[in-house]
Amino acid sequence: MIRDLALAATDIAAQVNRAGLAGILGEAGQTNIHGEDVKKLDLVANEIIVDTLRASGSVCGMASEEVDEPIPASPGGEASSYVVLFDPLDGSSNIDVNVSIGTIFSVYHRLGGPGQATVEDFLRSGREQVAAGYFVYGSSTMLVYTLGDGVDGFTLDPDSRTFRLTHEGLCTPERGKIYSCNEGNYDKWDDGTRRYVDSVKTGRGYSARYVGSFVADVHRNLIKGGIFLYPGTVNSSGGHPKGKLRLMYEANPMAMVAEQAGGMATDGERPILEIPAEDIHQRVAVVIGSRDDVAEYGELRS
Ligand code: P6P
Repeated sequence: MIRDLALAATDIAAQVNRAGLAGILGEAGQTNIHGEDVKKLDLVANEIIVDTLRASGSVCGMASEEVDEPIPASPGGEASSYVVLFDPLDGSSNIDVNVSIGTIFSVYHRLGGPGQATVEDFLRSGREQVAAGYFVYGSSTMLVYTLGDGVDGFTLDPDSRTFRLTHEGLCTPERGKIYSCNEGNYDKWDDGTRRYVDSVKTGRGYSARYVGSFVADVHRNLIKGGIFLYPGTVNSSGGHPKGKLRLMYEANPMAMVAEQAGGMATDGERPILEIPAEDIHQRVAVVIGSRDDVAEYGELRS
């Protein structure tokens, strides 16, 4: 299944790299020079992943950010033990300004026997993931994933269309010097978040780095060390903070990678991987990265 996802990502990377030609071939939502409708790239990416996984029969069900309901597997997939949830192209709003974007995936063993997956197969604790990872489409295309025993990174060789192991046993620094957040939301944050961000901005030698693409921001901090924060910005009525990012196919997989790399991921109060799944598309606040930075945020916020 990882191989199938890598095959799909290789095709997505090719499409992303052609995005700049959309103006010639037709912008998303317009027709190209042949009069054909040009689909938005995130829908194209979604189709590529769904078609690849259905053709291979490697999953018994899928859930995508782009599709409200779970997507049935092909008949050949009904014998598979795996379900996958994915964000086919996270950060797609950055495509037209050439900022790195990514695909995120989360894999579980199904709960029941053969046949099509049920919705219960998808509503799982992040701790139950058997695999998780992402592809980042940047200066190079990389695959970073974990099977629960450490993290490895692979870089796509575009000539041979193969992913080569380039970051074996990826570990993130215990503390970084980078903080990543959208400070335009400062006035919507809780006081604890403001206290933390004010602290890292004052005489501690931290740098602000934020490209507005979850995969790109988290990947940079995973390699260099640092903290990414997308705290709750909507006024959650007394409950846990609700942010912008999705639990099941954004926060959970990235949290598994971060923890497996020695880092940490919370919603400011609870480990991301222990947040109960109530809806496939539920949103959470996300604080993820170097262990000491995320722990310090939690202390200042409490
Ligand atoms: P904001 C991209 O639209 C995205 O979903 C994530 O990739 C990214 O981290 C976040 O939104 C950026 O949100 O509100 O800072 O533009």
